Amino acid sequence: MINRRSFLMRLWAWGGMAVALYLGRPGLAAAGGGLPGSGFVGKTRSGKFQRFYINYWKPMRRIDPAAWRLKVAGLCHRPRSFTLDELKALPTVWRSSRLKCVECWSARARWGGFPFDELALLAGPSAEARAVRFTCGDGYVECLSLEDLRREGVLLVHSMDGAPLSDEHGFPLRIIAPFKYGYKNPKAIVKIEFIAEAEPGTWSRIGAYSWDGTVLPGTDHPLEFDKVPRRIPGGEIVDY
Ligand SMILES: Nc1nc2c(c(=O)[nH]1)N[C@H]1C(S)=C(S)[C@@H](COP(=O)(O)O)O[C@H]1N2
Ligand SMILES: [Mo]
Repeated sequence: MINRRSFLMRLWAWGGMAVALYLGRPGLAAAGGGLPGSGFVGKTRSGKFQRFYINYWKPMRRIDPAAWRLKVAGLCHRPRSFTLDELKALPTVWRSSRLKCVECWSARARWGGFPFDELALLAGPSAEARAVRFTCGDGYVECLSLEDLRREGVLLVHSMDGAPLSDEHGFPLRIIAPFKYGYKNPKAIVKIEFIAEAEPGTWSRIGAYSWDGTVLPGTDHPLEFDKVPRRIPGGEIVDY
């Protein structure tokens, strides 16, 4: 038997939950994601973020730099955590490269960061380690082989065009691997694990995207050139 008072209490509780669920809706949070100063960051295609399209598969609470740690674990001799200051103290390399999304667009920037081996030397991967699994603040997961991570042009990036990486572009740390589609360039990394074999990442598990993600020959629509189509030969885009 439900008396009137407990009925009202339940109604109140359910109402509160409905409001909480509504406010937590991805669409709503994503709409707020592009607003500077909001607590969340999400998929954005407006304002200054027309220069690049911003992709986050789920809206993500903005990362607090003081609380953030990069956890390095898995098949390595010296698992440990790094603060952002510790990572920024590594010698910074600047490189201009084009980020090419599998959804046809691309854009170029000067990325600042350090080669993967700077970190690998500190962590000491075991002999069985062949790949790395990156886990991101929005739950996104992506893998790259150690061989790919050691290729020329790959950086663990903390800066962009002379400024710290924005939340939108993956603060505090992301990968830029210019010969791979954007989905192999994880942003807002929170954990790096050395693993024996590469695994499919978030997008290749959901859809038809390849595990490997190498940029294929085809057509590109660069955002800085009004998306006027250009033929690309495959691999890193170096001509524009
Ligand atoms: N954490 C995280 N990283 C991510 C994604 C994502 O959804 N979450 N999307 C990827 C995809 S599909 C692309 S094209 C690039 C886009 O980078 P940008 O948002 O800096 O333009 O981020 C990649 N890295
Ligand atoms: Mo993408």
